[in-house]
Amino acid sequence: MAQRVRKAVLPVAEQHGVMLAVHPSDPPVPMLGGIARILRSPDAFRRAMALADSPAWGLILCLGTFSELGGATSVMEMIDTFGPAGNIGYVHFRDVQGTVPRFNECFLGDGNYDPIAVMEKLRAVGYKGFVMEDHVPILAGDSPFQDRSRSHAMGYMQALLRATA
Ligand SMILES: [Mn+2]
Repeated sequence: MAQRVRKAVLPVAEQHGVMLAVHPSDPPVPMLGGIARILRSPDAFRRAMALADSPAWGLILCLGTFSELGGATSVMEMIDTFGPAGNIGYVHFRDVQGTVPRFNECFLGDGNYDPIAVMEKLRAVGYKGFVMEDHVPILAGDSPFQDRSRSHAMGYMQALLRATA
């Protein structure tokens, strides 16, 4: 599978200037529902990048997933590893409290990492892509799409962009 993607799909993406970005296994546990999960650590992503060996290979940096794995340390490691070379496709700006196997979804600013430090780090490594909300805490009375909770995340991200400009 990896060989086919590297030989058949990535060259076409390269020709057309498209990045293919992969999301980490969330939550980052070895097995879920009897299915092995392989993209669940910084080392796994380093291996995937080496196998791909292509400028068209990228990752969706889900901050929530890496916060689940190892809190702020894992989040910063991912930015340091994949940011400078331009392999971050886009960022899921989300956080949790705690790490696997026990964690809770939370609002930005209430989780494992300092959102300002993370935004500053993204800027420091030269990241120029977009940041977006991901899944968000459930609020009583919110819409099925969770507009209220998503609005909190978007407002928070806007403030982070202003604060770190
Ligand atoms: Mn995500």
